[in-house]
Amino acid sequence: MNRQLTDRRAQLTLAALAVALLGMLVPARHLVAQTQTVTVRDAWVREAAAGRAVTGAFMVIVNSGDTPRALVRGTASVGDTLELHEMKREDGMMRMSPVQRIEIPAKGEAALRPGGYHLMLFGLKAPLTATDTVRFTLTLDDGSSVQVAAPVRSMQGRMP
Ligand SMILES: [Cu+2]
Repeated sequence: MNRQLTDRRAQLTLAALAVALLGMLVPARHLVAQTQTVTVRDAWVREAAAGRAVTGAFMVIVNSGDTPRALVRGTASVGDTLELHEMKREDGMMRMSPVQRIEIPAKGEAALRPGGYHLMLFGLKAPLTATDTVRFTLTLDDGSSVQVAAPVRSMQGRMP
């Protein structure tokens, strides 16, 4: 009787260990993807001709969570500086200026579009053409980050 109980306990312990080990085998990246409440769609970067060191990036940032979030900074695979910008009409002229953060409402989205909020890339070392992809790491106000792969597209006649 005692022997049987001990065996049973040993079996349960082994089963618990197996479950724990299986849990460790699930890739961490998969777990992060499941809990991510902020995602990005329709991302693109304006093409930049040779000699042009600056361009803009656009996207829709979607917050499916119950907590408002904000984009506070980011990095890109091209260029040496990324700034958050806003373009506004002032005194009849379109002006753009850096902003500290771009708010993403709870259960809502922030649209980064030509003529409004956008990301500005500075210090491009090579031209960007329509076959290129730019990778971004966007950091939110809670310290989490979102990875974005954005195709390069042409956008003629419009700023930025
Ligand atoms: Cu700008």
